[in-house]
Amino acid sequence: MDQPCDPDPCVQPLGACCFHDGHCEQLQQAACTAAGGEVWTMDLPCEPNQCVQPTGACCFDDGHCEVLTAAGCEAGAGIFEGDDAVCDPNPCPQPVHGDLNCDGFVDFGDINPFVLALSNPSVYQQTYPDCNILNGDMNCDGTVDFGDINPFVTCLSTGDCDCP
Ligand SMILES: [Ca+2]
Ligand SMILES: [Ca+2]
Repeated sequence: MDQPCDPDPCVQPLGACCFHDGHCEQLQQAACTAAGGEVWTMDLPCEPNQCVQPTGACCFDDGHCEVLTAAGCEAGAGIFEGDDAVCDPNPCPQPVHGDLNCDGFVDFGDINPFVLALSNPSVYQQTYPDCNILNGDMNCDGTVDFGDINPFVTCLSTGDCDCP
C-alpha cells in the first residue's frame, strides 16, 4: 500500500547535535535545528563529546590575554573570562607597577613588600595572596629580581612607574 512521504513515515536517525556552548545531545536532525544546535552529525555518539568547544578570553597574571578553551585556559593557570569573551580590547587586569601591597597606591608602604617579593617570593605570595607579584616587575622583563630595584626606586621617588 502506498504511503505518502509527507509527513515522512520513515524512522529518522539520531546523531550528535552540537551546541554553541560545546555540549552535545543525541537528537534527530530536525530536533537539533529546532533546539538551536549548530552542527549535526548522523550516527555520531555524544560520548565522548566531539563537539567543538567554545573559546574565550583567558587572562594571565602578567596581564596578557589569549583566546583559549576554558580547559586550555585552566591548564595554563589562566583565568577564563567566559565563552566568546574577546581579547581586544584586553579585559585582563593589568599589573600595577610598584603596588606590592595591592592597596592601589605606590608609596612607602610598598617598600617592605617589594623587598619580600625580591628575597622570598613564596612568603610574599602567602602574605599578599591576592596580589600579583609581577607588580614588582618594574623593568617588565617577566621576573622580579634585582634588576627591578632601580626602577622601583625611580617609581617611588618620581611616580614614573611605567616600563622603561
Ligand atoms: Ca601600595
Ligand atoms: Ca624584572
